[in-house]
Amino acid sequence: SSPDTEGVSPELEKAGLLNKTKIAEGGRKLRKNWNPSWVVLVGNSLVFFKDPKSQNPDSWKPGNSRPESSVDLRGAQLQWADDLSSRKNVFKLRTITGNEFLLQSETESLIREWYRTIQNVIDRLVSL
Ligand code: I3P
Repeated sequence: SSPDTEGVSPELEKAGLLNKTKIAEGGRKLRKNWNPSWVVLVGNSLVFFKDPKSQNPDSWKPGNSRPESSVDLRGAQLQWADDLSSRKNVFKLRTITGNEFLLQSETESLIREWYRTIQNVIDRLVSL
């Protein structure tokens, strides 16, 4: 975990602000709607918050604020997806249930770090 989130919880891997759009639900294509999202990687899940007031590392704790949605990373797939957007630094997350999200940051190092950390969680879940 990064220094600013260390000590919050052994389960909390990472938290930060990314741009997000859902592009498919159960395999059915959706119209893009990019929005900033506070993204929290905790345990086996990627949790999304849209409330700007919830943008702190304690957000994910039960009862602190209500997530917009949550994604189970077991069996999920990541791929770089600069071909799916006019934006740069974009990757696609596909869940086992066929939901697809694009996540993006203007900062290349930041999006690379997210990709690496989420992929590590996915890989860890395969071997459980
Ligand atoms: C979409 C909007 C998205 C854009 C998308 C457009 O138009 O401009 O930002 O995705 O491109 O269709 P609308 O607002 O009318 O729905 P990117 O920003 O990721 O390029 P796309 O259709 O090529 O995915």
